[in-house]
Amino acid sequence: MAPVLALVGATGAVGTVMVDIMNSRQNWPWGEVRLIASPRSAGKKIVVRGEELTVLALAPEVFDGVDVAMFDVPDEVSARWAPIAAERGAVAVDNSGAFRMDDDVPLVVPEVNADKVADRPRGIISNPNCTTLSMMAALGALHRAFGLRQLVVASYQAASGAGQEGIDRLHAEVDAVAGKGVGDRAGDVREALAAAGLSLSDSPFPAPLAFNVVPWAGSLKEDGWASEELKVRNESRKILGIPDLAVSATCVRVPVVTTHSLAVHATFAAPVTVAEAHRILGEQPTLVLQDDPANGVFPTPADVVGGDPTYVGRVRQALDFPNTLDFFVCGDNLRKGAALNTYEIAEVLAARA
Ligand code: 2RA
Repeated sequence: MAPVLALVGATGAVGTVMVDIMNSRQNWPWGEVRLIASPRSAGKKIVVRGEELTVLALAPEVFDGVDVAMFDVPDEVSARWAPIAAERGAVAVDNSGAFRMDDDVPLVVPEVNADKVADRPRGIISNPNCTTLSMMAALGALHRAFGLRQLVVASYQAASGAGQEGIDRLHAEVDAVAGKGVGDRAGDVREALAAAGLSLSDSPFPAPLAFNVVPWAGSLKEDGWASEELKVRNESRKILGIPDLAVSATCVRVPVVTTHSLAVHATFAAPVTVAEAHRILGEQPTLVLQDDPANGVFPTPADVVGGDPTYVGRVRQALDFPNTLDFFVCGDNLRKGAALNTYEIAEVLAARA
């Protein structure tokens, strides 16, 4: 019998992208689909592959008979409900941060470590944070060829990484500064936001984002690190299976609505060439190589948003660092960075059922 698929958080921002992905998938291995959300959203109607489904309220019984349950909900909701789904017999594929670093929960990017889906003592599989995910397909392919040793990363993260609140805030700030000629003087942007009644205390960002970049994402951890930077380090090590990988990340929020970008400086055990890196990246089906700077060809978030692949460009051999490549990646943080990778993990499970 075709496996039963559930989506928990079907009415949220990532859940909505997930429904879009489910509706556009060419191969469809699933039988019944159950859409699940908080009691507040229960009863809503959503069309999945031509069939109008009624959203069910989250409860233990909704997982009975489910083979794979995808979770696109806040950490605390996943922490409580993914184990319940697993107890009821489903494999929970969780997009929250609740289980990512749990030794008994694999952290999976199908292009890199699909085989880890079988290694799930808790019945839970985690989906990585979108910032780490955006570079994993490229790094995984290069690691297989050259052996990754060190990673230095700067992120350029979109406002939608902070959810709908982040998107709304960026739009409100852009409206407040547009056409005002601000920006020549320190304090201009803050004054324009204050004049528009936009207080920073209401923002998900710790500084103005319009006409600005903000070197902060997540919460404060020890020694001045942001949680997002530690996620890049810890999750990269776990996904790539390199526990002692040297990683240093600086995470920066930029005034882009959706699509995270990363400047990656990766050092390998073996000698590298741009030509060989191009060949390897070009052969990876979920990557698009856009690397012709003489003709202005390289990835930018504005051109990448809404698509499934990760785009890679600006591949260079570092001039002063042996065995090292510098490159730039862009990936839609709501698709491959969240819903798409979760769905691809579910597809791997369906193929192995
Ligand atoms: C961010 N990576 O961009 C986070 C969201 N998970 O804020």
